Amino acid sequence: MVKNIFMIGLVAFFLMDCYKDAPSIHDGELTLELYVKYENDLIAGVPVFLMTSEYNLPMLVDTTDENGQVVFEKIPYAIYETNINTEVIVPSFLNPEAWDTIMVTGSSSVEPVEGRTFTDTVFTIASGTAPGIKINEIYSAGPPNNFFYFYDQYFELYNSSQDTLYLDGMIFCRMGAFLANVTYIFQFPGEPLGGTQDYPIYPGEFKVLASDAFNHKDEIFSGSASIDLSQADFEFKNSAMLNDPDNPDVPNLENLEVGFRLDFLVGLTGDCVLIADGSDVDYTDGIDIESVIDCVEWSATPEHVKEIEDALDRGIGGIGQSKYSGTSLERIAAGFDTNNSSIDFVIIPEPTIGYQHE
Ligand SMILES: [Ca+2]
Ligand SMILES: [Ca+2]
Ligand SMILES: [Ca+2]
Ligand SMILES: [Ca+2]
Repeated sequence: MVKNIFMIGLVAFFLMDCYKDAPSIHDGELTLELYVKYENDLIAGVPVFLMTSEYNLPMLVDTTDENGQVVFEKIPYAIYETNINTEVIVPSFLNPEAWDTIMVTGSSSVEPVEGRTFTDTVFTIASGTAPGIKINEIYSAGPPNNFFYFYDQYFELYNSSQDTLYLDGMIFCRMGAFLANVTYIFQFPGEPLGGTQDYPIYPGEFKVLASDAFNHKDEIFSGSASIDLSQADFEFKNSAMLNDPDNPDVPNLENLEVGFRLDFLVGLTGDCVLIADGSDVDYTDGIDIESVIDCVEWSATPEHVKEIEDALDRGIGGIGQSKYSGTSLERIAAGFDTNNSSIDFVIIPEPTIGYQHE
């Protein structure tokens, strides 16, 4: 313990050494006016953190007023970093009479030029809309058929970031009403949070998660309708289910829910799924929102009342989609994500397995 305190002291000492001395009168005085925006609106009541590496100054914080403005006065001339990470209440996308509570995040570098007062705008985005692993396509409607076949469902992931990410130990869930209610929870092989790194998803890469990784086209439809999922990257496998097929060449997402004996199949034209980092696999009290990487709610029905938290998805994808139409639901561009599925997704005439439609 003593050693730890000493180490912290040492680190602090070296950090302090990098700073200039405390600002003097010669460094001048600056008034910084910052406006904070989400989408097109100035937002009030948002805590804005301000810090600089040029002086040994404590971090400053102030909250935007009703005009979405925050003012820092009598601070030394320096380049500042801003940081915002907060809950805000914004007009509902689906119902103009109502309000949504969402998490927003934003940061910027502010480099004042000339004058005593400098004005800038900090733009925020909804949390979870930064580049990363996205649920890019949901094929759940079923192929054209008259015998209620919909077992060729798949979900496509896309890495919209510049980094290689790892799916090891992540979870993929079907949600009931709200984040507290997990309907299914299946887990990728490996250990989460970097415990193992055996299942990379490279920048710009797609991964296909099939309910069952076989050729549904040939085995069920004699070469017509449906799709070939024998080359899927992963398949959902419930070992507690008697006859869930297991393609030995395709790694499995395994069921975690005690007593659950079905495969990962979702509503044909309406449901909600998410991918989370696997730090919270205790499904009995829901999934920790901090661990959610991406979440999509969809429904064919415009009257559908949203079930998942606005913070995860403010809209509904797939309105108007028909069962057994062979259509699919895909992001308007690979990885395009505003956490509003009404905007982000479009119905496409047929699934595009592992790539983006034109
Ligand atoms: Ca399966
Ligand atoms: Ca398998
Ligand atoms: Ca998202
Ligand atoms: Ca696709």
